[in-house]
Amino acid sequence: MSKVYAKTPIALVEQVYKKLDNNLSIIRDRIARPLTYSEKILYGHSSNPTEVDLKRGEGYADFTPDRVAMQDATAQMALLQFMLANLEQTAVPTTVHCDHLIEAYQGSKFDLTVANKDNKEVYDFLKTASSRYGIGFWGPGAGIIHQVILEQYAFPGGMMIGTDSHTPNAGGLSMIAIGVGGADAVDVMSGWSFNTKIPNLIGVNLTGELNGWAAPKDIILKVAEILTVKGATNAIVEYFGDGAKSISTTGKATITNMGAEIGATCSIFDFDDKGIEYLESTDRGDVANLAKENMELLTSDSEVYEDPNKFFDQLIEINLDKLEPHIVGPHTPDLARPISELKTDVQKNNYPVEISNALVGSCTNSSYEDIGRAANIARQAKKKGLKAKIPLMITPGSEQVRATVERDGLLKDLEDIGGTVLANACGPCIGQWKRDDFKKGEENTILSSFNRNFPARNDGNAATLSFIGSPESVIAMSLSGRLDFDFTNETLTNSKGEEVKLEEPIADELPENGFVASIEGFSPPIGNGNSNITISPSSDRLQILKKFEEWDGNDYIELPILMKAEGKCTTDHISPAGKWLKYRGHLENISENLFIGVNNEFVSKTGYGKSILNKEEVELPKLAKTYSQQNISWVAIGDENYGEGSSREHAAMEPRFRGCKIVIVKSFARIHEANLKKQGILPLVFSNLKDYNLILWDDRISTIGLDTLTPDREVKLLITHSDGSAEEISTYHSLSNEQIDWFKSGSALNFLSKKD
Ligand code: MIC
Ligand code: SF4
Repeated sequence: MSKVYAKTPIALVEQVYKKLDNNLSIIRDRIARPLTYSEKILYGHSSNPTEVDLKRGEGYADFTPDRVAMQDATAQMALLQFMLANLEQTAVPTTVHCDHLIEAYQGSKFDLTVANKDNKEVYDFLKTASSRYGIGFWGPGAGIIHQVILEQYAFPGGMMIGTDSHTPNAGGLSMIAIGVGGADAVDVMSGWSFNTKIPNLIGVNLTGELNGWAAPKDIILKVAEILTVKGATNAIVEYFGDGAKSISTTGKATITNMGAEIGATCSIFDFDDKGIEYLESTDRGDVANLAKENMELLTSDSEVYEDPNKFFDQLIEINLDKLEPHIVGPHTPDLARPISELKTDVQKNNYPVEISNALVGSCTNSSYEDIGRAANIARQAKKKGLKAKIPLMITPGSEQVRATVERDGLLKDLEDIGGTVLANACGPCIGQWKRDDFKKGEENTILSSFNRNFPARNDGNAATLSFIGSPESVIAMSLSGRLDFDFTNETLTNSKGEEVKLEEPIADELPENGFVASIEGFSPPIGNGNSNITISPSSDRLQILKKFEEWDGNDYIELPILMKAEGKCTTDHISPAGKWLKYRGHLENISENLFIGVNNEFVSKTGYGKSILNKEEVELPKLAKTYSQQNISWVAIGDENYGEGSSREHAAMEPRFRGCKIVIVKSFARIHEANLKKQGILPLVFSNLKDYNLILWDDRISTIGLDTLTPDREVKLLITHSDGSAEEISTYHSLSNEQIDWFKSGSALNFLSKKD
């Protein structure tokens, strides 16, 4: 791969359609029934169509994605691992996007200057490594990874992986796009296959048409309410129906993006006229034409639409005619209610009713249409004599979107009611928010159009209650500053004391005068293998990785328990972002945040554990460090959906680095379980969920017969209590034969580099 362009070349798309055709002729013979759209694209990318295990929800299979994308916070660790593979170039087109490390404070210009200065070492590393290995590099300010991918690289029928859980955003343009940990990306960049579980299929049949205040965001918030945060684990969510045809491509992307919040492997829409319009408007008419010629590949077989019940493991129907705007939160994205019920809910739960800040943007809602609908409300507000009552921040998704909304006067509409435009980056969505107005521990309500709202995520303050809605809902509510304002029905008092009511938002899906085409910030790779990557040994931001040690072949004997997570334990609890993003390229330094957000059942203080050495209560990262310095290996215990949220492999690498051997939980989130396997930690699930309750702080855990570890076999554990009593419990794992080899070798990377 010698060159990565700022667009996917048409030749690559042609090749993919040929591959789909060939693979599907084999798959159709084997499967002997009509195929859904996602099956076509998934199996069409199978590395071995004659043998791929087609049992949904069971087997693991190898796939050959067409692209890899990485964002700056995860790319550092991925590239550090890729360097261990000693290759000249990446095997598939790959891009790096600098979006996570920019802190929001004063507005775009100021914040970018600060970021460029503060992160110089990391940006230089990413740029040099990109150039060295033939990777396309999008610098700070160019945009949020998923928006840039949608505008430049996504194409219908393609398959990509990305080191970010919201990679499925590209499913809006009919791509199988899967969020993975860095180690998975390294496999594909090294020319190996992407190995994952064959997902189940959840169908969502959208009938009716979005109207009034309801937005694509409200569809996914409704789906999240129905399926909950773990309801789509190891499943592809496939959307179709007449309702789907009425949603713009960027609106579809909002929906597929937030599939991450329900645990989905990915979400996808089949291809339609909206996709053609979007490709044309983003200067990819050639891809649109080719796609039109291949419509058969890019939609489900007609039988699927006629009787969807037969083809999906679960089918959901949503009538868009009746959909109301929804607001979800606090603390979890599946706690939903329609706007008409919000007032009662606020009162019942005593949520702080004054909103402190309103935020529009993030990778899920920062398109031209999103900003257009938000600006439409702002324009109405100005005319009616209203202003935002609270600070209002707006992040465009890419420089292309920003330049276009500026040209079309939409940014001005938002600024006129008090909005501040932030850099085209993640910003407050990932805790990159320098907040001066509230101190840690002070309760306050914020409302955003983002996708995640876990405690402490946006501002590092676990007492902040974060709610989520569509961009237009956020703007409308910012005008009253109150969470109990039903903008669809109620009036507001303007500066003249008159009662005024907002109209339903109307905006263009795509710019009438086209996008202001921009690839500002893009550096094509030189790709000659010549640039030198230097990492200073004294750097506190970057650290060369050392390989993890191999398993010695013996059972683990009497390992202590570092912590037992009670309730929600997301990757933001395990390895928070915000100020810690700084250390994403330095395993030792970032390990100082290990488990600091965890509610450990054994102690009352969040992020603390009880030492087996002296019974003292200490911060979990310190305790883990002490154990590792004393060569004490340990176990971590988790609750349901452990590791929900981000793809950050740091949440698996840090425990591994500090001596964790086993993680035992009630259930895992997909990407985190895969990351643990990759890094050589044994991920086990209680066969009997009640056994979770057995585990006490000073118990010891031993494995029984680990040398006979084979797929689908239980792993027996012996729990020894401090009074000398012991009990045997059963756990199970989902390791395939190859994944068992990863474990034995100490990590997937150790195994694969030996294999070569
Ligand atoms: C997130 O939204 O949590 C992130 C930050 O984008 C992560 C990736 C990361 O932790 O770097 C994700 O979603 O995978
Ligand atoms: Fe960035 Fe937020 Fe999207 Fe993650 S969810 S990629 S932090 S904008």
